[in-house]
Amino acid sequence: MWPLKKTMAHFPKIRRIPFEGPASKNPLAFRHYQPSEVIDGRTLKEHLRFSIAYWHAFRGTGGDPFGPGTIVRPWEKGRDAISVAKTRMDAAFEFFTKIESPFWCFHDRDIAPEGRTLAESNRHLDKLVAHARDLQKATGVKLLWGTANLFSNPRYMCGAATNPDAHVFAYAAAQVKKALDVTKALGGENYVFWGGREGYETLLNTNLKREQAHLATFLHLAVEYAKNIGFKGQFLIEPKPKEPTKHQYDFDVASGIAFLRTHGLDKHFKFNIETNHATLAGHTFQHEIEVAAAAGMLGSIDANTGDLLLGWDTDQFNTDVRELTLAMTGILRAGGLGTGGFNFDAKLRRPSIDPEDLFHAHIGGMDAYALAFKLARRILAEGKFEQFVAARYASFDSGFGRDIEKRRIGFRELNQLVLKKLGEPKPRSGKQEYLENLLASYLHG
Ligand code: XUL
Ligand code: CO
Repeated sequence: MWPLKKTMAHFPKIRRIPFEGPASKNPLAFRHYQPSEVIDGRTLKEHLRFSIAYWHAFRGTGGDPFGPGTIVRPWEKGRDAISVAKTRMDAAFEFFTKIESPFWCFHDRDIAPEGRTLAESNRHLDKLVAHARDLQKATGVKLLWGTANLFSNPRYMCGAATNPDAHVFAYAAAQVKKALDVTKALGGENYVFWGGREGYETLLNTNLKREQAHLATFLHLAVEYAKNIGFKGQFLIEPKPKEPTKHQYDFDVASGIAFLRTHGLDKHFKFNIETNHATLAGHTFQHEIEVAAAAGMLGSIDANTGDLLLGWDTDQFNTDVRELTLAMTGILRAGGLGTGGFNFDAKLRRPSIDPEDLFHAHIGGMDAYALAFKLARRILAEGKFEQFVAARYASFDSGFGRDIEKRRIGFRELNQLVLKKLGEPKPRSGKQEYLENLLASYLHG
């Protein structure tokens, strides 16, 4: 187990977060997330598969487009960049343990500094991967997914897989090859592609068809390489419509499905759905979940939210139990996330500079998801919405409705049916307000 001395090293004032129940007034306790609670033979920790996003929790400094970072961590010091990176990782695993997160996620460049050459970057990465392997072993924390940062370095300013320069495509391929090796070495259960620069700033300089074909080729090469090395993790696409690029090809789940099917990739990929990306695309979180679930491609969740009054990806912690209950109901109805989980791709606000704020942020997010999970289970067990929806479509269960679904009937027959027998349909209420009140009765007791 994690040595006590190290546990106290970086967050000395904070102990492992206890569960104290809904009546607790302790801000450093869980009120709904009881990791050891057994539900249907599995602990809540196993059901929820929470994950901490390294890039926000341990590389985020609070910087925004209008000013530099504000968050200065005491552990950000050491002899050289590699030893700082190791100490930072110690602090991270202490945090994962104290917050009871079974998983973490990272980009290659989050955990190790980029070198002057790819070979040097890979050497740096190897050192930190060895350290991560020791920490994973000592704490039992596992890797939910790995990914490569194909968006920060200026070489990727015009895209990685969709760059007009084949040299950049090759460099990105080499980087992803290494990221796959590393994800496999750490037992990663998934591998994510988020294409922040895979898109265009202007169509005046862009061959859209060719870029999309290159992106498909890149993903095929990744699938082939994973097969070669025996990486069994699930590949995930994380859609986002824009930001940083004006238009991104993985716009939303629906366009992602179309892209994957067009290029024969749909068997190999599922979706990592991020709440704030859904809203940037003009959808709800629930919508994206339902679209992925309907295609059998629901993979994992990047848990966060935006701000109604801000137009960019603010990556905030989500405490909106209503929104999360709707999402969770869709996820559970679809049979859960499989190898996926709930990764807190969320960051502290710029003035939230205390290490303790990291705990408050994740406690709020975890509690909201745990409560939503319990409410969604109750909603599904009682089946009132299911029954209502089933009844609403009952006319397709038999007779000519069933013939329509089975494609056994055509326009001619339907025309005859309406003219000779059915006449005018009788309008029926959609009962939205009744259903919203029903939802509220679960949320408010
Ligand atoms: C950016 C975003 C990324 C991905 C991983 O909006 O969500 O952090 O989750 O590259
Ligand atoms: Co994300």
